[in-house]
Amino acid sequence: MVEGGFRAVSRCDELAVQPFSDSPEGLTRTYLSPAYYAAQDKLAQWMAEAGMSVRRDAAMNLIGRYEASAPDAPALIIGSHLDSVRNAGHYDGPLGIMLGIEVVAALSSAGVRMPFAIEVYAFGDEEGSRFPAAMLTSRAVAGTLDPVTLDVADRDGVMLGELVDIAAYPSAKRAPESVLAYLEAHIEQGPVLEAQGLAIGTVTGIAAQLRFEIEVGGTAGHAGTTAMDLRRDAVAGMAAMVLAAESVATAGPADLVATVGVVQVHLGAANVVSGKCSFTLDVRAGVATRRDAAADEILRLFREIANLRDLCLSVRKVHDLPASPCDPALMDLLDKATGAASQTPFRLVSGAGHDAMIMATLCPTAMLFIRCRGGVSHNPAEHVDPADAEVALRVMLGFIEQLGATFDPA
Ligand code: HGY
Ligand code: MN
Ligand code: MN
Repeated sequence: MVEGGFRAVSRCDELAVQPFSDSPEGLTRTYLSPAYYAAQDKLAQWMAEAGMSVRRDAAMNLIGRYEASAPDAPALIIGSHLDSVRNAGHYDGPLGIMLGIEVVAALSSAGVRMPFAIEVYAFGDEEGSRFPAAMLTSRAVAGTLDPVTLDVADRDGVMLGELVDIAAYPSAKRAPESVLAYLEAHIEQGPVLEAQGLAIGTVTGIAAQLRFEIEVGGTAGHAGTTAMDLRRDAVAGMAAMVLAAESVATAGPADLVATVGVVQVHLGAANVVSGKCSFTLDVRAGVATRRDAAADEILRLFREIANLRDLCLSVRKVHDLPASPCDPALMDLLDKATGAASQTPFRLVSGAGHDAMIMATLCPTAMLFIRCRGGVSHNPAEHVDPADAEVALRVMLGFIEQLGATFDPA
């Protein structure tokens, strides 16, 4: 018999190539692309084989449901995301979905029904790698989506509204009484568990995130004839801003991080002084006040640089998520299940964002981290030991058993 944790990892590998990737080289699976739908079809098959009924909601999340021992019971949602960053590893996102399917496969093959239903959610847009907004689909499920956020276009100018029915999108919302709790298993994407020599850890909370889109305007000019002191060079201004963001975060506490991940030179050419650039800025910290103070300082420096260089600056906030603590009682259940799986319980914080941050507005949340080699993620070299995924699966099953023992249907 194949062990579920091993199968979960190999299924992530199976989905890492075309037709499940947008690109022939490496894995890029963006929200609502043909590869996204191909991966959903495969997941739907695996969900059905595990004993679930399968549906898609209006936000194009794929959902499998395994009924409770009694009808109409609230559900424990086990979720994670199916989309990826560009040139991604295989496990950031899908592993949590695959483990959810394995949980249900294990219960259904043993003929076990819990007093609550179990639903596996494959969320669609966690990374924000296609549209300039992230976690759209979990926000729809939690009911926290501002419809204005759906008025977005991808890099090719395709509007979200051309791909899905935006008017129907909020109907993906779940009634709070239909959801008991949310559990997400995810690779750690950092080096802590590896340093501790541990396969898994209980997450205590997720750091606050802010994202901006910045545009810098200068004057396009001839690279051979525009004297240096007469230039309004947008690229040079952007470069100074990127380094300013880095220096603010470097000088701050260890949990403060600032990243410029996308830079674009509009109509750039080797012999043209740049007239327009844009870039993204992502700022995070364990608490929102620290994050906001750093973002304010970075933006103050951007304005100073723009003034000095006589450049125009436009700043648009595209993403703002508060820090999200996990539920203390659920953390205790994960710790207990960890002990029962013969590992010392260990708690750690998440610097990466997860759909759990959004789901926390709907229900109590828990997250289980799985060790990944070297802490490497958002990189094709991402690696998970299948034996660690097997430990995670045992802990998830133990967690569910304990949740069943504490569940009060009244
Ligand atoms: O950006 C993040 O933290 C995550 O990987 N979505
Ligand atoms: Mn990610
Ligand atoms: Mn992820």
